[in-house]
Amino acid sequence: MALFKKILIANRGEIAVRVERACKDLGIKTVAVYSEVEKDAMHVKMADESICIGPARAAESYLNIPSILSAAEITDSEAIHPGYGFLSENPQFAEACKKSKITFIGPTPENIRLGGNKAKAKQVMRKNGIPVVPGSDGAITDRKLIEKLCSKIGYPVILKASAGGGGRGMRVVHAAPQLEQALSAAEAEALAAFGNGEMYVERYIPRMRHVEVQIAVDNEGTAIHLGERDCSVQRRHQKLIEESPSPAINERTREKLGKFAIKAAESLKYRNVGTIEFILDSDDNIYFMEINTRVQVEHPVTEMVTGVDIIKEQIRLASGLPLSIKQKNVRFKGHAIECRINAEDPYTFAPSPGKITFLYLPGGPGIRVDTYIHAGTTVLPYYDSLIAKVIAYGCNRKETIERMRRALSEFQIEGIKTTIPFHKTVLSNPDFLSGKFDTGYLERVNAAGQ
Ligand code: MV4
Repeated sequence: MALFKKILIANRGEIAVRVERACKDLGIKTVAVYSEVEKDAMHVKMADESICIGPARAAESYLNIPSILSAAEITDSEAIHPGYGFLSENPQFAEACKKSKITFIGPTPENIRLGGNKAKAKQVMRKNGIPVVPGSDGAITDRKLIEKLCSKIGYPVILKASAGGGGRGMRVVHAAPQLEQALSAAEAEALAAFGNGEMYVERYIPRMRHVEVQIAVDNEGTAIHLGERDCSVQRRHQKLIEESPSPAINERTREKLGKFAIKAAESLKYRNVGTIEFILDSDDNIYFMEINTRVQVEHPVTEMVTGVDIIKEQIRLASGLPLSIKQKNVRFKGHAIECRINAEDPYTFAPSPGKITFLYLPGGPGIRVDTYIHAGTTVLPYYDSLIAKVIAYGCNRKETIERMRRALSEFQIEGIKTTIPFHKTVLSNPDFLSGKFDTGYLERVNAAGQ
């Protein structure tokens, strides 16, 4: 079994740069793809070869399957790394790669399809003895049955779209009289957003924490986990800060999370790297939430505390090599926190594209910056507003927070607005410092007018 000689990266921005770095470390040649407005982008400069795949609009370029497959064929690329977003969780794309004899660096099309059907994934988990939030067994359509079930579960309940994500098609229902209307609205929203109005229902868990476990599986089915990430600092279903280990759980809960994640990977016949997301309630009860079948934005925090290069691992596994590390040799050391820096207004979170006229990136002990920007970069309005990730590492949470504060104060950027001031505020918030955040925290504080 040998590594690929050349990989095409079907993405842009910081993740394309991140994948190129892993390829360089592995001695693999890279092909960048770019839209007409990104020929001078960092991910293009850093690649060995590059190829234009279409106009600015993502639907015509970074989401254009025929164009990307042609680019791979023309350049003799043996594999495609999809990054996150775009085509990374598109089962048709993974299948099309297979048909073209190009390795899709990621899980199987079947894994991706199940990950995209949240009601089904939950049903499979429950069948395999992994705890799930009490609710419907899979998707549910019959109005009368839903009503009955909700009364049995007890209000409040939460309606979720099977094809959901990003909070769309989601409704909290506080009492029976609101159910009918909420259901219709959520269904319509899901249908419009995903072309699928299928819903499932579960008990509403107040003050839930979002804790996810990184997994890696080789082509033989051997699975390991690389510990958890706590992603409870969210706003409108967008993660803003992630950290590992979770400041909110004890060793017993941590061990359970790892065991459940491995069991999930095995019962799904999962391959390559992925993430099992869990809901934790205020009594530390664990419930499976969903499976993410891509590498995630927040993967660096796991890399910092385990020393495992997740992108390298992903590429090695896709080429058929075994895991580079056994579970018993995975060591968790220190603490890592990631702040997502977006080109957005730090108070309203409205996008703030434009030209960066001055830039100084932070550094020094324990600081890693994953980014594609430089002085002169124009942050484009067509794509994700994430411009950089600042990852701080320290021997414990306190040192990590101190280093993150230092890094944010060093970060100098002019020409666009960024979320750096928001992060500075959170990093001095007493509830964040004591690890007391839950996923609803920012919305509650905001509703209180603070
Ligand atoms: C929940 C929940 C309470 N109970 N599930 C899922 C995706 C994530 N972004 C928010 N999600 C939630 N799932 C159960 N069983 C609470 C949330 C949630 C939320 C839901 C609706 C509106 C705003 C919310 C803010 C934070 C968390």
